[in-house]
Amino acid sequence: MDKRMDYTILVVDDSPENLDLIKNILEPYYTIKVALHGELALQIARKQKLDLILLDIMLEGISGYEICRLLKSDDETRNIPVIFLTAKRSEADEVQGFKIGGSDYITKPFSPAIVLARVKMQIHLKAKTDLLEMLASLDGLTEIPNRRAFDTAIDRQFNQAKRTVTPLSLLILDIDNFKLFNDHYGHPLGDDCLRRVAKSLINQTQRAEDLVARMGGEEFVILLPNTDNTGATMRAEQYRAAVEQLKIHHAVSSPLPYVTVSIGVGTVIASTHDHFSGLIKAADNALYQAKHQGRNRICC
Ligand code: GH3
Ligand code: MG
Ligand code: MG
Ligand code: MG
Repeated sequence: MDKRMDYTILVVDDSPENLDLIKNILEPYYTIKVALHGELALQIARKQKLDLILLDIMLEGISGYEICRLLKSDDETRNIPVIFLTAKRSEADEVQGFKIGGSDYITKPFSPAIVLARVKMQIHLKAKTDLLEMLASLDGLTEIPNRRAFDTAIDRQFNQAKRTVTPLSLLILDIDNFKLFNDHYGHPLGDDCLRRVAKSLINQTQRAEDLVARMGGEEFVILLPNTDNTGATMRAEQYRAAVEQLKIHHAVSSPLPYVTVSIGVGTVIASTHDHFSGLIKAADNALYQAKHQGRNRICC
C-alpha cells in the first residue's frame, strides 16, 4: 500500500464518531491528529508541523470559519491547507468557506472514497508548494539559503527578540580581495571558492535556529538568535578561522596567500532599535572597519 506517513493531517470535529470514521479512511496513508474543539485545534496547529487540516464548521465554542480565519492570519499557520468537512450545505456557506481561505469544501454525509481523493489532491499540491518555497529560498550557486530567506528570517527573529527581550546578533562576512581572485584564477574557480566557503560556514553552524545565507556576490550573513555581542564575536572568530583553514590558495591576496573573510558583528538587545535595519547597519559599519584595519579580522 502507498503509505505516506510523512504527511500529518489534523481532523477537527466535535463528534467522536465522525473523528473515528475519518481517521479510519486516512490512517493507512497519513499520520492523523484529532481535535474535538477549536481551541485544541489551534494549539496543535501552532505547535506542530501540519500538512492539512480537515475542519468541521459547526463546533462548540469557536466555529470552523473562525478557526480558519485565525490560521490564515498567522504567518506560522497560514500555509496549512484547510478542507471544510461540514453538514452546512448551502451555496452561501460554501462560498464563505473559500472566501476565508479554505482550499476545498466537502459536505456531509460524505463518501469515504471522495474524501480520500480530495485529501490526496491537497497533499499533492502542498508538497509541490513546499518544494517551490524551498527552491525559491535557496541560492542557485551555493545551494545555501539566499537573501529572500534571510529577509524573512531577520524580520521574524527581530520581532521574536523584542517579544522575549533577548539579544539578536548578525554577522556580515565578505571575502577579502575576491575581485583579485577572479582576475587571477578565473570566474569558474571563483564560483568553486564561493561554494567551498558557503559549505564551511554551514558546517560550522551549531544551532538549528542559526541561519547562514548568501546575500549576493561574495557576501554572506549569519543570523544568531539569542546571542549577545560577546557570544557573537566568539562565533565570528570560529567562522573566520574555518575559512582560513580551508587554505584555498589566493596568491595575490594579503595579508595571507589564502582566501580569507572579514566579518562585521552587530547585536541588538530588546528595543534598542525599532527596526532590524539598525542591526544590519551596525554589522555593515563593523565590516567596513574590519576591511579598513587590514582584512581577515572581526570588528564589532
Ligand atoms: P574587499 O576585500 O574589499 O572585499 O575586495 P573585493 O575584491 O572582495 O571586493 P569587490 O566588491 O571589489 O569585488 C567583489 C568581486 O566578487 C567582484 C566580482 O567579480 C566577484 N563576484 C561576485 N559575485 C560572484 C560570483 O557569483 N561568482 C564569482 N566567481 N565572482 C563573483
Ligand atoms: Mg460539528
Ligand atoms: Mg563585497
Ligand atoms: Mg570582498
